[in-house]
Amino acid sequence: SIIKPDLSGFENTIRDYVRYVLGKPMTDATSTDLFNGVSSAVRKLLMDIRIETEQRYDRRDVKRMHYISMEFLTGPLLANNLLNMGIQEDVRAILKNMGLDLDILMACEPDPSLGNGGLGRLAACFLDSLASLDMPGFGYGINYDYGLFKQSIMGGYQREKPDYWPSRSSPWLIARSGEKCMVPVYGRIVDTEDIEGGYNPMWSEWKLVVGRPHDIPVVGYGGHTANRLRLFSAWASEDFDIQIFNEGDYFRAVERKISSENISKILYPSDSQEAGRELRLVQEYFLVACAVQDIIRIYLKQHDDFNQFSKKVAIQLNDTHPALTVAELMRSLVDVHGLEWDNAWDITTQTLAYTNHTLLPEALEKWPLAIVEKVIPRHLQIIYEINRRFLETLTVNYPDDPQRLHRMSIIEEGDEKQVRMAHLAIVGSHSVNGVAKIHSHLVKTGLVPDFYDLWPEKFNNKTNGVTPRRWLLSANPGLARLITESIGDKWIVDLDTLKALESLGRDPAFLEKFSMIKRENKVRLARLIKKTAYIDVDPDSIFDIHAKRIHEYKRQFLNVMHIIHGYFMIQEEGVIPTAPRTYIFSGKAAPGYFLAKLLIRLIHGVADVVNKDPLVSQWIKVAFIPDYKVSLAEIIIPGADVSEQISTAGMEASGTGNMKFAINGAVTMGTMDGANIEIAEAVGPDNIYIFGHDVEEIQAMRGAYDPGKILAQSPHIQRVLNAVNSPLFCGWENDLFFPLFDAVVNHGDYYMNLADFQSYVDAQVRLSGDYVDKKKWAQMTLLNTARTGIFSSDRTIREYAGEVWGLERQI
Ligand code: 26R
Repeated sequence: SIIKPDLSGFENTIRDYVRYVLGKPMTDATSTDLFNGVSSAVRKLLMDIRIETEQRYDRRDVKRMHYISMEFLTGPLLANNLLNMGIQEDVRAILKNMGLDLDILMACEPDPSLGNGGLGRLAACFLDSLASLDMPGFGYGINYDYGLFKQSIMGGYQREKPDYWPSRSSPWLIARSGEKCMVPVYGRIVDTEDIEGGYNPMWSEWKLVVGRPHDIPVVGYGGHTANRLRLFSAWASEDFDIQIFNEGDYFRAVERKISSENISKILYPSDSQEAGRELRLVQEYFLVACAVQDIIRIYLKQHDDFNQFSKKVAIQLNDTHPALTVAELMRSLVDVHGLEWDNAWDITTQTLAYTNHTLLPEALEKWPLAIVEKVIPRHLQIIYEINRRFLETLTVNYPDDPQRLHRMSIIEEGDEKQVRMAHLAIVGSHSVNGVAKIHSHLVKTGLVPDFYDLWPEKFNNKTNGVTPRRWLLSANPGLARLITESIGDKWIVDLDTLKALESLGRDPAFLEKFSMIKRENKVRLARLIKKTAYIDVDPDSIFDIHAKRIHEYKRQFLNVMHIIHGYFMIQEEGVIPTAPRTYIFSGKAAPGYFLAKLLIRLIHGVADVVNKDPLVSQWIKVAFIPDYKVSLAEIIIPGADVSEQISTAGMEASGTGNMKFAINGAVTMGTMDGANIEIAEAVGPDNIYIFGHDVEEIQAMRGAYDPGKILAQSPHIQRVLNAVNSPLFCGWENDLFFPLFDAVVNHGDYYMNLADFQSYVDAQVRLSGDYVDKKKWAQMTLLNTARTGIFSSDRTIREYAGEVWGLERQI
């Protein structure tokens, strides 16, 4: 049941905000002013729920879960907050009465883009599910001044612009200056007595950075529970600067202040290639230190020793980015709170759990000892001690196996010694999980088999999910309404009930309505494409969408190869496809990722040629929507007929976009990778297009794979690749796309585009044929919605709560 807040003072709060906070008469208020006014009125309601929730938790002395993540990709919050509190229509009416349009005001809200992609968005979905399940789960992150860069396209090239979002003035952020965290950083160790002796070693000459918390309330569906996401901004400490003032060096003091504040300045925009920059390590440590201090402070409000700690606190590490939590919690327990090492270690491992989100070797974090020692010398000592004890137990378990010890050590030996963050996280946690069945299997058998051998019971799977509130109720209001009219509204909190839609597939009138809604969403998307990419597209063509970060392993290149192939089939062979298709791309490339950026240029080159060709453009259009972000995904995903999920098998840990598309009735064109495998299992083989080599086949091919051989035997592939390497798509920019050609033809085609090409083309031909059978297609898309209820993040959170966190509902 929904508890609706009292809206009697709502209008006045908006008016008061404009008049007394902004100091303007209502008549001068801009849409942005009014958005801020409405949001502060909503925030008032949120605070009442938040305060009641906190009192409930305190009264019951509940176990709390803290999700530590370098990224939270929330997207806009007004619509979501209104829907979760069940007051969107009431507020719409109040505003209408004031002569205002809620949709116009909502369009003024900037996206807080505090994440790169999947990992950050997953964290945001989890917070929504935790609150909706009335569970005490909280987020800890960084309040970056600049989120992920804004992407624009110039001459087909990606341009990056800073995303300066209102990190100090967003109506959703509440600064909590009374709860600052003090973070020592840099300095040196002056005495290294035995840690075990309870001796407090001297970490001296550190400088102090202050973490200022900013809280975003997270209200669950139904309005019963509001948790919070706590984001820290870095501030320079006044106290510390005095020390420098005394030396009379004013400018140095100011410089230091600036460099401290740099810590929360910007989100690192790479979701693969690890940069290994010192500032990034400082960011990771800053987050961890603030979070641990805050968590302990909250715990000690109700307890006076640490005996209950792991019974009252669970901490989830979102990938290894916050893996320093292992060392920081140990430091706090041993150095600050005076616990014995063994006791502290038991508490630490019983509290922490680690989720792995990627197997790509270049994304696995390793930090050079030299940097770690410089930034956090005391933590390095603690890591050494953790490792010493760990290796000692290994010699007991595996006598006469020094190789294994080398492989498992937290410290990697070599020219440049490094801390292996995944090993630190695994050793320091009681639970290690992957994010889809296949991925969890590969973590155990491929990534860290030695650890699996040692601690098989630590490893588990938690297949990802997405929140149905944002990704169906909010993003697809038409479909949400139809579903609720047909089967009631239980699905909003129990997505499995969508199963009841299955039988409606035999009702032609229902199918017709279902298809009409897709068609309306395609019209909405076509308008977005016209506005942002300046291309006219036909809503009656197949909308085939590839929306995600641009990366070689996600194989946007394979998609482009297929488009070029289709172009030649029409152009040179007169083979017309069964149905016209619009290929839609959206996604950002990391600013330093040369091939990914070149691929964006290629997509635009191909789009130019195809869209201008009088014959081909009747059948194929290509559009790239710039600046992919949550608010655009909410328009793009509901408008999809086909969802491209075509990563090289074994490389996409899970994917979550794949789930959003399927729930919204798109049919997946995918490889047997990540959660695609579970989607195929859920919807059945007739309602998905699976192609290409599976993980075992890919693994078997590695080493012996020769793209040249495939190339030699395929005139179609030759034609496509020669075109990539010709002036056709780049005009006067000579040899522009050679590097893409070269990677595939001369450098081993690491992502095996050619190995899967023919099977991809075949699957696409089958799809085109099926699409023209309107009834068959409508049934397929309906079954995708009806059978993907298990991909709700509510299901994922229930699993974590029961199997990892020991977290309970607090209704
Ligand atoms: C260390 C740094 C360079 C870095 C590496 C990798 C920063 C961010 C990442 C992002 C990775 C960890 C990521 O986003 N992984 C994605 O996690 C999703 C949620 O589990 C998965 O669905 C998706 O398959 C996976 O790529």
